[in-house]
Amino acid sequence: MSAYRSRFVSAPKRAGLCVLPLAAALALSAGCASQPDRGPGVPDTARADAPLGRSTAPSSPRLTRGDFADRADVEHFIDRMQRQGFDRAELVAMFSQVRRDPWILEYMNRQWRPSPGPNGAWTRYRAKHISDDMLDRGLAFWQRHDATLERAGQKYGVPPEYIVAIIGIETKWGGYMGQHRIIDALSTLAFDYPRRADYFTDELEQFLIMARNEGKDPFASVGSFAGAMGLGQFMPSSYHKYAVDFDRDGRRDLWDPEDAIGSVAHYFARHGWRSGEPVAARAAGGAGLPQAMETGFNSRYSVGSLQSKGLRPAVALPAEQHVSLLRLDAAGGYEYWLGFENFYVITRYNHSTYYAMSVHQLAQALRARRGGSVPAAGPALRMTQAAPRQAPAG
Ligand SMILES: [Ca+2]
Repeated sequence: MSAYRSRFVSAPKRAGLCVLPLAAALALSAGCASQPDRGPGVPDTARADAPLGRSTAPSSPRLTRGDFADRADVEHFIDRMQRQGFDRAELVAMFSQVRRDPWILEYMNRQWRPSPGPNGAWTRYRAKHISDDMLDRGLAFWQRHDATLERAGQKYGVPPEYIVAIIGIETKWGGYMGQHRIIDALSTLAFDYPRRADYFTDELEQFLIMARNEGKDPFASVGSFAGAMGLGQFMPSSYHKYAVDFDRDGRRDLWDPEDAIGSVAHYFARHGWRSGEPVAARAAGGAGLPQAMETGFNSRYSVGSLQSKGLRPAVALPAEQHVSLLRLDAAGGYEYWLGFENFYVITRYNHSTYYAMSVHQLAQALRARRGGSVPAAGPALRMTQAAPRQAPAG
């Protein structure tokens, strides 16, 4: 949930509002193109008894009971779902039981104010995510799912420690996956949170399609206040695009560790993870940079231009290499880092510099404690120059 919080307070410029992972003023992640191993057109057999079946019922009855009764926007949404093949009477019956959650709206409407800084915000953020307890739990998860993580790493080219770190920061490896009924959360945000109504309406649509295709009771799914589900906190649109059936039991189950591991790795691969390349490197000399310089995962500079301003990367890099300039508000003073393409890929999961850096550092700490070597971001690594970034659509 904490991850979601940051998701909502970061302000990416490039990010299309996404759609996920979780990505903008409200930053939810985004779904870009790409087909999941098993797409939305999943087999629909034996679905006659599903909670929401297909039908071509006429545009009645209307919703007259419940928290969302007698609202034109909700009726329009029901019309829209009817065009998706849902039965209107079933939708009306369902929405009569959906609850509006005022807590979610209160939370979302709380104005986020950027920290005036410097006040050590990064140090506090980091301490929440990288601790002895987190390392112990993360290593236990890694041990328990070692074979699956290895398989995902090989198939998708994403190191196991980054998959473990994402799942740890999102849900403490399944220890906290949210307590809101997804149908209530998404309906509340779709119909009563105008600022992101389009986004959440799309997610609500995707959620209902998911419930139908998976033969699930839409009231049974529980997750974050923003509608994110399972160990990796996928939004419904990300489920459709990136979830994979990694244990091959015929279902894509975000609550199953094996499917979650494969799905997170697939998500990273689809967003351009570069196998074998580094994520970030520390740099000295940042105190001399002009305060007005843009920083963060969306910034883009050549190494040479930063060096000409006095920045000294901890590793040798080609002057023409393009990087993001990251400035972390640490307790002892600003820390400066260079973010490589894989750092940007992590922000596709959550559009936040602090989020991505905590994933990176947790991953590195897990790898180190497990006894593996932690490669430095050195010149021997293949780096790509100045390729235009492809922001996920959505
Ligand atoms: Ca499965």
